[in-house]
Amino acid sequence: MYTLLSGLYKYMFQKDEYCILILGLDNAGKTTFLEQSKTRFNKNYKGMSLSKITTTVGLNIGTVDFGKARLMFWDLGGQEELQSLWDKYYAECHGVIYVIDSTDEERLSESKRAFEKMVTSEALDGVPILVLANKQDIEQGGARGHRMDGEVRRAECAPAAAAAGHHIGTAGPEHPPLVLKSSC
Ligand SMILES: Nc1nc2c(ncn2[C@@H]2O[C@H](COP(=O)(O)OP(=O)(O)O)[C@@H](O)[C@H]2O)c(=O)[nH]1
Ligand SMILES: [Mg+2]
Repeated sequence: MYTLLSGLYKYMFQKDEYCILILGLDNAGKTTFLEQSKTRFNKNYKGMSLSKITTTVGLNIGTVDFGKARLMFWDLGGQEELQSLWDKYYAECHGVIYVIDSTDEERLSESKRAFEKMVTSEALDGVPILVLANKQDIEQGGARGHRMDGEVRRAECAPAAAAAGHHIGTAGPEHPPLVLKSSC
C-alpha cells in the first residue's frame, strides 16, 4: 500500500529534473537571461534589478518549473580562464544554451572559437544546443544563426533580448522554443 501511495504521489507531484548549461563569453548576457527566465516563470520570484548583475566568477544556479519538468540552469563564468571549467559540467547536463552578444563584432570570432571547442566535446554528443543571438534590441545587432552553425555540428539558433525579456520562452516559426529536441 505504501509503495502504491508513494508511487502515486511521485507520479502526481514529482518533477523530472533537467540540467541546462548557460554558456558563452563574459558579457554575452547569460546571467541576465537567467534572471529574466526566473522572473518570468517563477510566480513568487521578484527578480533582482538587472543593473545589479555583476560579472559571474563561479556559477549561478537557477531553477524554473515548466509543468512537470524542472529546469536547473547552471550559468557559468565566460572569461577565458573560466572556460576551461565548462567541460566539468558537460557529463551532467541535458541541454546547452550558448549565448552570444550579437552586437560585439570584435568578439564574434572569439565566441565562435569557444563554441567550436565546446561543441566538439565528446561529452556533449547528442545533447541539444540552442544558440541565442542576444542583444537584438540594440540597433546594430546582426549576428544570425548561420555564423555559428554548420561547420561542426548543427545547432538551433534564436534571436533574443535577454535584458528586455524578449523571446524568452516564446515559441513559433520566428522564435523557436528555448529548449529544443536534439538536432545534433
Ligand atoms: N541591451 C541589452 N543589454 C543586455 C542584454 N542582455 C544583457 N545585457 C547587458 O550586458 C551586460 C552583461 O550582462 P551579463 O548578464 O552580466 O552577461 P554575462 O557575463 O554573460 O553573464 C549587462 O550590462 C547587461 O545589462 C540584452 O538583451 N540587451
Ligand atoms: Mg554572468
